[in-house]
Amino acid sequence: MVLAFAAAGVSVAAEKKAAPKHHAAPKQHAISIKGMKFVPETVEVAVGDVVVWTNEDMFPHNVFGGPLNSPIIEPGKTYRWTAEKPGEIQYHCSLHVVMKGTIRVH
Ligand SMILES: [Cu+2]
Repeated sequence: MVLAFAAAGVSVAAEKKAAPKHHAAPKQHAISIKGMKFVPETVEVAVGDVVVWTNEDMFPHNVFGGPLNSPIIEPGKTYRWTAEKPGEIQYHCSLHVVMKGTIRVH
């Protein structure tokens, strides 16, 4: 009985130790789309963080790849996306395939 309680205590402690990483307040990361580029090209985020792309060019773009599938982002408009699981996402603009970006979700 005592042993079982001790084991449960250890398990709770382990969960608490890992918790701060996942329960940190979500951050917002801004990516500018300008000059046919995603700036910055690579962004590191945590699960739960929000990424906001703003199209600063005079023509439309989008954000496409993996879980990213934005509508056309008109000049001056934004697209918001929330990171849901860890992994590396390679994305591009499907209108201009030379435009590439990476999001690393931790
Ligand atoms: Cu584009």
